Amino acid sequence: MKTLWHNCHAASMANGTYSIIENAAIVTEGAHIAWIGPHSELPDQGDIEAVDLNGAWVTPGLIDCHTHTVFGGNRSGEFEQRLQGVSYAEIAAAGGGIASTVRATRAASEAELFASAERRLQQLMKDGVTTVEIKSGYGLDLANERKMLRVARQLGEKLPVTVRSTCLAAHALPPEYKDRADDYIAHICGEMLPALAAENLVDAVDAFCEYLAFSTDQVEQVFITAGQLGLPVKLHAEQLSSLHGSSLAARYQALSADHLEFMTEEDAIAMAASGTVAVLLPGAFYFLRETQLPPMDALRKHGVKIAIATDLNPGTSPGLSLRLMLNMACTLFRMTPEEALAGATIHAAKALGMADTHGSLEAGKIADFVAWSIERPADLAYWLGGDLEKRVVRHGVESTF
Ligand code: DI6
Ligand code: FE
Repeated sequence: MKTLWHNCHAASMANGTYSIIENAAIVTEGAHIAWIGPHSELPDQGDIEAVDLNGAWVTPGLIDCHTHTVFGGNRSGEFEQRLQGVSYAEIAAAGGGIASTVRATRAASEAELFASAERRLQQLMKDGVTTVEIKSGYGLDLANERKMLRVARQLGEKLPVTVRSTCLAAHALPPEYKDRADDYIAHICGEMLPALAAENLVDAVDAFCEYLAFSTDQVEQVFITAGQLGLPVKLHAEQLSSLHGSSLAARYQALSADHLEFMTEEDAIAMAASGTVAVLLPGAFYFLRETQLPPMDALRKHGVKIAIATDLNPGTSPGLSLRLMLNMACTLFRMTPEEALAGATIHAAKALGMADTHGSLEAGKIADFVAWSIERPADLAYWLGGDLEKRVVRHGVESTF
């Protein structure tokens, strides 16, 4: 079935720029874009269904390429404590922090995790998100990581959104492995990853490379296992200190290295050479009141592709709006609205290994797009959240939710 979407302008985001088409027309055929261009050049389509978009701006569906949407409980109590002067380290020493989310996630049933994650995912979708990555990493044992990844899969089956699930078993040390990080890594590589991959629950493998999490040597073990299982890798790197995890990620052709405030120019050169996307997470930077900015000049100079994501998680970025993150990327990191939008579309697709099919409006790609009632594309990075008027099309079909 073919449909003509017309009376619109498009920011197609091909090549990572707005690539504006004024007075555009888009023809979808089934789930794909069959044709896009200026309406005046539209080849004769015969008698097809036409949808008038009333002068809207059409962009690719937004892609949130780094989230921890599935978790039990939340940590607003810790937020209150921190604002009263209790430090993150003190909270962690008292059993809070990631450990408290691990307890709540382990205690929750699959149905409970689904219900709370569905509410958060619906918030992201209200913002025009049509593809989202969801990480595990609050289960930290086989049964509970499996539970989280199953919930991620179910979200993709039940909601009109494409979900990529990432195994982040190497997020933190579970209490059973206290002071035995190498043993936990061996367990991840020997038991957890092979089992979860065999159950087809894993699209990519991630780890948290940080002095308070896992070392580059430990992360490398995880990457080697992922390679043996045929799974691509990603890495939380250089968020709080410089361990050159991003260079390690580049050596393993990682899809992305994420956070990166403390990365060096050498890391940027390595990432550029391997095509590893830099995923910047301004929500975590803001929420932790960080001051070290990611090295924007080095990333730009060496041509590293930059994506922007919410990092939606209960501890460091309870961010429910990807558009708000675009604004923060501009105000905090000095990105342009055009760079920010590329970061939530085509470069985010690349960070998920999906750039051949998603992230820009081009013939042959999946027909995931949003028709926004806005004046110009920069509006998407301009408004601080809010529910902008829009129509969302996924796989060629208008979503209502
Ligand atoms: N980096 C982060 O900012 C989050 N995880 C990570 O690897 C923190 C997650 C949490 O505090 O729950
Ligand atoms: Fe994260």
